[in-house]
Amino acid sequence: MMEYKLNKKIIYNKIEPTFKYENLSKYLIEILIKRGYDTKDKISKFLNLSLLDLYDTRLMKDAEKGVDLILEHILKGNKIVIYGDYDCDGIGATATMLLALKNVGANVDYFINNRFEHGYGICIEGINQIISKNPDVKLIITVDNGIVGFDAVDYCNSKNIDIIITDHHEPGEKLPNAKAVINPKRNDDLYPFKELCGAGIAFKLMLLLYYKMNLPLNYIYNLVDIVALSTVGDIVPLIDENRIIVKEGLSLMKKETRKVFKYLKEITGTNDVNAHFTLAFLYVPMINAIGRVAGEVNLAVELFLTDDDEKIKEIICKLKELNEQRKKLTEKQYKLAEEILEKKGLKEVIVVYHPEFHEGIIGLIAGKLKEKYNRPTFVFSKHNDVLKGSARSIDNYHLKQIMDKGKEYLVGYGGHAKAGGLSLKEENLDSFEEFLIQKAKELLNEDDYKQKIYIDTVIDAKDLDINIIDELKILEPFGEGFEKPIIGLKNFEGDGFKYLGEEAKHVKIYNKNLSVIIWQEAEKYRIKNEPLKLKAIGYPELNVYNNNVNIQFIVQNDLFYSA
Ligand SMILES: [Mn+2]
Repeated sequence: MMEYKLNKKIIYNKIEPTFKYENLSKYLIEILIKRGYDTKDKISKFLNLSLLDLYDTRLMKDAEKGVDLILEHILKGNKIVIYGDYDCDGIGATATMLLALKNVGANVDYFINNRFEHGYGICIEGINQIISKNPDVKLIITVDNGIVGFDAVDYCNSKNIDIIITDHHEPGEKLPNAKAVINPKRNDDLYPFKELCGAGIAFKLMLLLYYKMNLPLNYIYNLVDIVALSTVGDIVPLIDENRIIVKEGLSLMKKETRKVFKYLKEITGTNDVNAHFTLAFLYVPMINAIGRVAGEVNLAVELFLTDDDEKIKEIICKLKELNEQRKKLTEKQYKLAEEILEKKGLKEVIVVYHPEFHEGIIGLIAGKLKEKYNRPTFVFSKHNDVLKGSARSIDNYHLKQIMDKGKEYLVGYGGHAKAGGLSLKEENLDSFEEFLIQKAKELLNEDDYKQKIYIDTVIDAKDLDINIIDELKILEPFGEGFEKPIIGLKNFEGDGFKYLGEEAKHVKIYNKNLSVIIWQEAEKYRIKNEPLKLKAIGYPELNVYNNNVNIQFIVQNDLFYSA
């Protein structure tokens, strides 16, 4: 394997707060200011967000029109089919809308593409499958997809089936000719928050439907645990309404009102339920695995529909097993990608292709390579006679804009600044790679290839107490757009140190108030002559052991320095 040392740049812009807020420490206020909550008012709002702060759904273009049409079909007893997507967001969006509609007695079914059969997004083949199963279908509602499903929408129109699009993906220049097109990213949409995921939009629409039906909104509010899982799953920023959804969703999950979350916790053997680890790294990958590996995802939707304990446990175990398969495959193919890269050498942009790459995991491989090498990364698999690619990028290399410029090489593409998908003919791969490298030379400088670590605040070791750890907890949930803070520790002086683990790979430097823990990198501590006076970068946590509570500062990678 290629030995590669990623250049890191550590950046700390200290801010001294000029105001106090209740009894929060200056460290917490510094973190909040850096994240845009720079007045008492904003901090107060941020800390007290609740479901009552959600915006009026009617501000979303076409929302009222769409909901009125749904209501009309419900009242006529017409057959309604929800057309979802196969990832965690699409599955959660489907379940949310399905539960909400079933609860009011609607005659409703759902359909989700098989990634390998249909690809992404509503298609004529999918509509035909819906019609053959439900010949009486009168209304189709998409969730988490459909904004560019022109042909399928026209096809529904020709069959006299009403269709409503609800989506959060970037619209093209034209909108499909549906009865309502609900997407806050529409040019003419005035909704104040643009970053809801597919399930978030479904949730907001169902709130409006219940409001219009004069029903208590509690039934919908209680679906927020499913919506929270989708929100974390789709990696949308955890600010504004998404933050409310995830915060409320987590607290509902902890109450285990829905059995799925009780058994997910039990079967994954987790203690805490948080967004940045439990949801992002345990639950979401299990739900995503079924679409990536099996293709057919109905089992995952059933998970949220059934109340049968045995069935829920059985499905979770199945998802867990699929996820294990997915992990093994990812590991194997990631190694293959590294081998290809080693032969090619590291250039400004990483482009790897292998016909054996699995279409369901190229996005994961691209993500891992980008993390390791911190440069724009494109990974391609073979799909019939075209190559299908998944891309991840860094700052200052806007994928969507670059693909716009290079569309002559491409069959199709879509995406955002940091992530995208594309397809091209194999004979164009080399020239497309040259184009990408040329663009990188134009747009990126040496600094862009360094991984930047932005320190949120630097805490003096003497101030690091349980209060600060509690304070940091009120900043949760952490995730995309609101990351777990990166904390500096200064003026630490240990009384002693101790190597840990079988091969003494870890080391703990301690005094009576605080321990600094360095995982895996004990060798580097040895090389630095085992200093007791330290500065470090990482995160503090409480360690409870044999009824003893003590504070540990967990060092991030090898970011410690003798002071
Ligand atoms: Mn989505």
